[in-house]
Amino acid sequence: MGPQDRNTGASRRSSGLRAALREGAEPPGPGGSPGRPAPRGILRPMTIPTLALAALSLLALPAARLGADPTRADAPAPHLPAPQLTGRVVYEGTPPLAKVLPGTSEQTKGCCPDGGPVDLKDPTLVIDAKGHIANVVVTIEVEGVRAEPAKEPLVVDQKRCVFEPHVAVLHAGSKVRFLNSDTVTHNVRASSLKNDSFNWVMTPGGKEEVVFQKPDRVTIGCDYHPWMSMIVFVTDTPYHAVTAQDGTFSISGLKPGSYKAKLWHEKLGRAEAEVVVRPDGTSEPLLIKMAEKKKKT
Ligand SMILES: [Cu+2]
Repeated sequence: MGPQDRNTGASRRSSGLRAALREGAEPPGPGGSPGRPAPRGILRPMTIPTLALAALSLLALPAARLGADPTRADAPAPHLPAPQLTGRVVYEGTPPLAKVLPGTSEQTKGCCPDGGPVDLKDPTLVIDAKGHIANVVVTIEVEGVRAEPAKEPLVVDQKRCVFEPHVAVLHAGSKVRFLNSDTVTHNVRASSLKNDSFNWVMTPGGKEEVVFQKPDRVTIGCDYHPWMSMIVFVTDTPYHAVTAQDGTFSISGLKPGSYKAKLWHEKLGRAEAEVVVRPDGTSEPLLIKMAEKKKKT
């Protein structure tokens, strides 16, 4: 890991401010033309509220992600305190172009009974136009704290020949329920390092369950539809998150102190970041950079 993998609080704060400044300054005022600076008296009253709005919307993103998602076994209960740690993962350098995976008409047949297209976008590397990276797993291990197995199973569906979600975090000892909501047959082939590997054929409407006992990264695919894949990340820490489409994440429940956040992405490998939760429970938002590794994840 190089020094570029972590940023100091000061540079994080200033880069966020610069981004907000750029966003806030963009729209030309009435009568103003793009590229021509507006007179000070006009610019000021417009820019400050826009800036405040940009800052507010940045703050609101991780909070929105906390909203309970009933399909996630690890979704936080509504009574939990506000997120104590928020952050965003961005690609360092020019992000690679999104790939579309091959799928023959024979393979995609029946996936979407309404005749709609099958989503063949490569789910293993999802980066938006601003370089925000989705599906990065963030975990923080705390000495003496181990996650309890979830009471409810984590639900993974196969819908329109896509696994939903693409990346899920599971507490060790918890159950995953696989569904097939499609009218075509899938198989669920799980390649596991520390748990049992398996391969099930799942007919339409099918349901199968499995418990993953040990921390692991389980890669799951379907042989009928080679573009289908997903990861079940099994962990024994209760402090974890998966980045959203805009690269943001939030983790709640950490006590004041210093920690190390570990990041893992199926294509980009690993990164780390230092985390400090202040005595009042707040922390500096993290900005973490990841890039394509030469080899080995
Ligand atoms: Cu399939």
